[in-house]
Amino acid sequence: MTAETCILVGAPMDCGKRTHGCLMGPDAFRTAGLTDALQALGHKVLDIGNLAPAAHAPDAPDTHIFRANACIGWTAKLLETAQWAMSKGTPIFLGGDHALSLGSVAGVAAHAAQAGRPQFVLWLDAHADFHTPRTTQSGNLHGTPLAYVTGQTGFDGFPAVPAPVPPENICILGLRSVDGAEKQALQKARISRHDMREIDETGIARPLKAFLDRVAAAGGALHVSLDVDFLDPAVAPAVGTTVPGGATVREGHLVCEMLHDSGLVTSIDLVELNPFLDERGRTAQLMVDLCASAMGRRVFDRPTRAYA
Ligand code: HAR
Ligand code: MN
Ligand code: MN
Ligand code: MN
Repeated sequence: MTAETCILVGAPMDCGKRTHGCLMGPDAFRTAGLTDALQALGHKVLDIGNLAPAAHAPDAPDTHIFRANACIGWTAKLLETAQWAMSKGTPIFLGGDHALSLGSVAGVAAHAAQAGRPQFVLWLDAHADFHTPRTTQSGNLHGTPLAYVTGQTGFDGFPAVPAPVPPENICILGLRSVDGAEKQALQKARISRHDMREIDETGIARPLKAFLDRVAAAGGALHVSLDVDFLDPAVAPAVGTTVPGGATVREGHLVCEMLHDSGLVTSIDLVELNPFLDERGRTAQLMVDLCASAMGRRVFDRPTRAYA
């Protein structure tokens, strides 16, 4: 196993939706022992603490798009920090709600473009998060990051995306709540998407392996965005947007173990944890354990590395 430098980037961002509490996420991940877990695997850990958003205009209370200016400030800060962190090691973005991925993914993709590598994104989520500010009915920007990072229009006032991620480089696993406008947009864009029904029928390893084979063949950088609601609410209750019928603990670990074996992961988001909704820290602990699996924790080493 190669030792890496993990850069922990706290992003206590809570403006991407109306339910409050994700601002406590970064400290809950720390409290659940993320640094110790990574160090125990032989990695170096640089925890840069919690970011604050770039200066931004105040938000009016009654707009359809909720707190757009705060999200713009966070996106600018994360876009810049992600590029810096990619030059230092493997960033792990500690959310914060999923709107943080507007900046984290745009930033890591900008780094990859400069290095001449194609950027790939694995989106582990019950939701597609493929709305634009023009199609969203809730007005919550945590439902929009994949549209932003692929360069869709409608994100007025947001930083320009330096290197849009090609839709065909994105894979979504775990879908079970997709709005009508998103469904149409997904069908047009060539994003590979796998709902829970497909995962039930074929197992989760099959679509994941097919995607990892594509990333490896392209020599790509791989960003993994793990939304708490990818997991079943019975095992991960600490999220504002629970949807029944999610991934099991073992499906989550298998994905993360395969990701580690692939040797392809270059950056990670841990998002949507709302510690206010947790039960004795169990969701925070599960997310930390999944991150450890993605960074190399396992019961036994396997004799061959599938993507060496
Ligand atoms: N599609 C719904 C909306 O746009 C729900 C989005 C929920 N997003 C997250 N992240 N929790 O996946 O409001
Ligand atoms: Mn690099
Ligand atoms: Mn999400
Ligand atoms: Mn979600």
